[in-house]
Amino acid sequence: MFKRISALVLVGVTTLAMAGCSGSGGSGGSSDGKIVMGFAQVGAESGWRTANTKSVQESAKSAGVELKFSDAQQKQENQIKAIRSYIQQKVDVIAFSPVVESGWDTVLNEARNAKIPVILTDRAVDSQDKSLYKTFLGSDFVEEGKKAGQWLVDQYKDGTDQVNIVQLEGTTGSAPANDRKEGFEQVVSADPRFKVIASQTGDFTRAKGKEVMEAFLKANPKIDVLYAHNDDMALGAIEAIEGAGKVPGKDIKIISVDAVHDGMQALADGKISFIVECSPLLGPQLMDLAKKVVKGEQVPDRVVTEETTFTQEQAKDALPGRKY
Ligand code: GZL
Repeated sequence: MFKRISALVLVGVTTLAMAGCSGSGGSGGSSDGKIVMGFAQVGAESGWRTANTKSVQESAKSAGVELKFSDAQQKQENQIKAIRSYIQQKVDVIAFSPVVESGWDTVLNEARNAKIPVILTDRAVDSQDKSLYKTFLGSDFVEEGKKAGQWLVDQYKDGTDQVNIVQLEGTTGSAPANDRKEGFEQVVSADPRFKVIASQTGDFTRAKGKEVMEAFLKANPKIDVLYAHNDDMALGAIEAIEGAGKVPGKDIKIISVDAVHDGMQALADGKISFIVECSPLLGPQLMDLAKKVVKGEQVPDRVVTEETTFTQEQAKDALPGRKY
């Protein structure tokens, strides 16, 4: 009798455990019924990325999602390897921030064939086949570029002279670099006074931003404005500008994107002139979407994160309460 009861209990427990990880394809869910997410992160190139990683990891913990996490060191081949490893491990859902827009169809097809749903977070891919992923959660980078351009146009609305702009672009081929450039140039090109006299990637890092800005300063005697696709490159550029004996925020106006702590501090100090926010706090929404996707529930094709902009005064007010 005892043996029969204990066998029934064992079956019951096993069934319950399996129920929690009934992802549409991943049968490799954790033994305690948690959803298992494979997350392939870009790298650790900026303050934004660090805050994004923290948000994903903390949200997974509080959502009861078992997180497998990889850092691709900004290399696409490492992200593809990580995604293939998650497919092998039969996770319930895969999420990643594509370091560049192109070159994902093959591995995303492999995930679909393995019946493992994919969520894009932060950055987009240029795949024509939208069925390769369930949803894209992240900012509208074209809009961010437009906000940056509009602030500049407003600053010079009464001016008449030519305005020489240099641009520090993000990682070549990445959605934020492509779209922030597109949005900004769409706005400023409407006024012939605005000239982008130099534009080059600083790969979203402080070191590269400084190096490229040093080259810009050597080659261009008159620079009025720097448009940096993220705060880390802007902060590197500030070092270069000061090294050249100029005053950042005064001799050269600086527009940046992200609004991470160090960027906001430089804005409050007047070294940066304007920042367009790009929120890295995508973790909670990502976990909600993952749970729905694993259950086979409908989710929106696109979830755009809410964000704002900051002037110097607004940065001073916002700094004490910032989460990153
Ligand atoms: C934008 C994100 C960008 C940030 C950079 O969503 O992909 O990558 O703007 C980060 O700081 O490196």
